[in-house]
Amino acid sequence: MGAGEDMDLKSLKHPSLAPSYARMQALSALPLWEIIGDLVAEEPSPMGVPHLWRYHEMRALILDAGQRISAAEAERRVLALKNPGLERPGISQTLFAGLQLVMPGEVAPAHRHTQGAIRFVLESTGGYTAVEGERCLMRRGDLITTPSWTWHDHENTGDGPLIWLDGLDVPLVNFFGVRFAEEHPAEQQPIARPDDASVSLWGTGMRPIGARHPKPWSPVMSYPYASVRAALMSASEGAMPDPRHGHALAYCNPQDGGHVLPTIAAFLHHLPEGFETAPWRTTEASVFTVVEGEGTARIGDAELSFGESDVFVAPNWTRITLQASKPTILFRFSDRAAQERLGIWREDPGTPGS
Ligand code: 1HN
Repeated sequence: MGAGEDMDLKSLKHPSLAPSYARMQALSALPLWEIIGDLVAEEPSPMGVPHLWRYHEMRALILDAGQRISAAEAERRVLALKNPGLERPGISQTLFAGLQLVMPGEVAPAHRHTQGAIRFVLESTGGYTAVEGERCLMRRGDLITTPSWTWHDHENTGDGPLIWLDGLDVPLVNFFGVRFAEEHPAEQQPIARPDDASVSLWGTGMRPIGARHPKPWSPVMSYPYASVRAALMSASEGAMPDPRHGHALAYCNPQDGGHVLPTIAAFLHHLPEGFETAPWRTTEASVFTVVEGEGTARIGDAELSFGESDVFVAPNWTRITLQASKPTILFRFSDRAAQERLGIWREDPGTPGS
């Protein structure tokens, strides 16, 4: 019997009490001794299933939508990647992921909402996301954040499609019942600072004297691929790859070393050609996209072969093994930041290297 469902009288542990169960239910009460196994368990059950979305298939669908519905009309022209094992339109129980398209000359109008987002750029000939008065330029591989309640709008200033992977904490924020949103009075918010100002100021290892960024997210809103890739390569140089992660870096808040958003953590993994990770599992749900290379992901019982820009999901508490058949760079985001803040994140103690 599931918590919150009507009790199945046939599977009761104490059927002799059934007559009083009906009375309890009528009075909106439940006998915990019948349902406790659904609420607390020795270890988690994965929610949702492992799944991979092929970029070329998704790209064709979103480009077709691009011919038929404008970005302004759609509000956001996003193809949501729905986990086939879940009812709701999330990629995991906690995260939303989608592929967003803005066509040349189009603007996705300014708005803000309590849900926080990251954007990982897959295809660009020029464009930006404006966040709180500054433009974060979008080139392939760049990571841009739009934290909770920050104004954001997108524009394609190039001559080809602008496509990125959206990652949002929508299921988490909505679970808490904190679903606020507001449209900006103008289509595009006013620009108050130079392009990529947050990178110039906070992304160099410097901070204004006496200043503290007062929010629970990184003051850096853009992590350009050219610099994070260079950092990853220098971390890889002459070093042994971590057995679980390969060579890996976390995108971090330079003020405190924490994750980019209070809910969402992001990572970049470099798997040398032929490298295979040791199986690892944690309580977080992870979404991957392939920046460079190709290989195979074994996630639980699923074997998924991945190529450039494909997106795949590993549900919570599911073993992941990654194998690279070419030099490979994977971007990953997860709900680990939220779990760490709640003090509940765990790694399987049996995972090699932990
Ligand atoms: C949203 O506001 C954006 O601002 C993208 O680009 C994806 C998915 C669900 C809800 C809001 C955006 C979204 C979204």
